This record gives sequence, C-alpha cells and structure tokens, in this order.
Amino acid sequence: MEDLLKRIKSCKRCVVLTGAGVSAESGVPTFRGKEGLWGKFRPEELATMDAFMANSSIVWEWYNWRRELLGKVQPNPGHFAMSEMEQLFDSFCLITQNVDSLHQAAGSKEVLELHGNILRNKCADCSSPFLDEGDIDPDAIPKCKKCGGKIRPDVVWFGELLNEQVINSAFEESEQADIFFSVGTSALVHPAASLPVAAKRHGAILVEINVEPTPISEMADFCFNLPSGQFLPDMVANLKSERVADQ
Ligand code: BJW
Ligand code: ZN
Repeated sequence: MEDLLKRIKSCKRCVVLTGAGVSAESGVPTFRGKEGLWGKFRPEELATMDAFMANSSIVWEWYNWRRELLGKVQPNPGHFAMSEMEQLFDSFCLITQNVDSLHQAAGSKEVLELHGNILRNKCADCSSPFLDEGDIDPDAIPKCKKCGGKIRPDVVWFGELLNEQVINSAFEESEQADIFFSVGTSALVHPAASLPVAAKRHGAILVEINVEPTPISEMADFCFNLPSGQFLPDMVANLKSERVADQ
C-alpha cells in the first residue's frame, strides 16, 4: 500500500474499471466461479439473443430473479470508496461492466455502463426503450409499441455490440489515464478486458484489486488480492489523510 500511495501522489487522471466482484460483498452473485451465476446456468443458455429467441420465458425468469435480488441489496464500502475517489483526482472516470446500479446508489455521479442496465427494458427488434413500469410476466412478455417486437432487458449479451459512444469514451479515458484500477473483474470478457491493457500501453500505472489472480495480473504494477470492500476504503482513508497532512 505504501508504494502505491507514493505513486498515486503524482497522478492527475484516474480511471476505474469494475466488474461483478465489487458487488459480491453486497450479496450479488458474480458470473464465474463455483458460487457464480454461471455455476448454475450456462451463459449461452441465458445471455445471448439466440437463447432469448429460443426460450424467452426462461431468460425472463432469470432476469426477474436477479431484479428481485437487487431490490434487497445495498452498496458496500467498496462502492462508497469509489464514489469518494471522484474528489481525489483532477479527472476521474468510473467504468463498470455491472448492470446493477449500485455505483449510482453509492453516489457515483457519472458512470459509463458498458453492459447496459438490468433495470431498463428495450425492444429486441428495434431497440426502442420500453418505459412501462411493473414486472414482466415471463408467460406474457409485452410487445414493443412501435414494431411489435418482444421486450427484453436492456443489457449487452454475448455477440452484441456495446453502445458505441460509451465504449469509445471508455477507451479515450483509459488511454489518457495516469492510473487505472481494475477492480473485481475476471478480465475475460472483451472489449472491457482490453481497457486495462490499453491504459497500460499508453503509460498508466495499472493496479488490480481482486480476490484471485486474473489474466492481467502479470502486467499489473500493483496487485492486491483482497476484497474490494476491504482494500478500497483503506486506500481512500490513507489518501484523504495524506491530503490533510499536505495542506
Ligand atoms: C472479487 C470479490 C471481491 C469476487 N473483491 N474481487 C476478443 C477476444 C475473445 C473474444 C472476444 C473478443 N472480443 C469480443 C469477443 C466475444 C465476447 C467475449 O469477450 N468472449 C470471451 C468470454 C471470450 N464479447 C462479446 O461478445 C461482447 N461483444 C462484442 O465484443 O461485440 C463485438 C463482436 C460481436 C460479434 C462477434 C465478436 C465481436 C459483449 C460482451 C457482453 C457481456 N455480457 C455479460 C452479461 C451482461 C448482462 C447480464 O448481466 O445478464 O456481462 S457476460 C458477463 O461477463 C457480464 C459481465 O459484465 C461480464 C464480465 O464479468 P465480470 O464482471 O468480470 O465477472 P466475473 O464473474 O467473471 O468475475 C468476478 C471477479 O470478481 C472474479 O475475478 C473474482 O475473483 C472477483 N471477486 N469477489 C474483489 N469481494
Ligand atoms: Zn420495436
């Protein structure tokens, strides 16, 4: 930690990329690993357009179950620490692969959501937003008012393009970063997993916080194998007390 704190002092532009691990301490299951969502369900059975077309009601049951769970959880100390980090750098950008809105609930103002948001719905055919409130009945999935297409969650499935503006901004920010934190992500899913690589290639200090090593651990300048809800509040407290001491 001491070495990292020294290096952070000279950093003006900070980018943080988060994954499912940052919400694990809130009680939201991650995707991969034994306890992960995909220990129970195979991704290609649920998180693709083919799966949705073949079996929309099962896909909707899975999303309804996850929405219900999200209704019961709160941001954890890691989310709050990341919202405080906004104040600690001249420029700060939070990029998340998560669809759970927990960063916003913790007070983060601008969040680049790479994989959409599970709380929104859209048309599977024309992508028009579907704004009707209320639960989706898996046995009577509502239809788009414009084109009659089936309504689906507004998330990014495998094989689908990410929102162009969002992913372009994420790469621009990453390439300009002085320091890049990769937090709670297995760094397996692209293009998100290319962001730390791009940041490092453009000269950023790369910091990884994850309970386990990942494919980017070897290229990272600092690796902390700790839960983000434990490491980040500690780091932020240290940064804040250094600031007070410097004033
Ligand atoms: C803790 C912790 C604690 C636990 N503290 N840590 C280049 C190379 C190879 C393949 C591709 C490529 N480019 C594109 C592809 C194909 C594909 C891909 O990447 N496949 C790979 C798996 C091989 N990508 C795509 O299809 C993307 N689209 C695309 O690229 O379009 C262009 C294109 C089109 C057609 C063909 C080719 C290209 C779209 C990807 C969309 C991903 N969608 C999902 C589902 C979202 C909706 C939903 O929520 O239902 O997004 S998949 C799932 O994985 C979800 C996540 O956001 C994403 C990443 O997972 P994440 O967040 O890293 O979670 P986990 O579970 O994997 O890891 C958790 C980590 O936390 C672990 O490491 C733990 O150790 C750690 N942890 N507790 C800190 N307390
Ligand atoms: Zn439509």
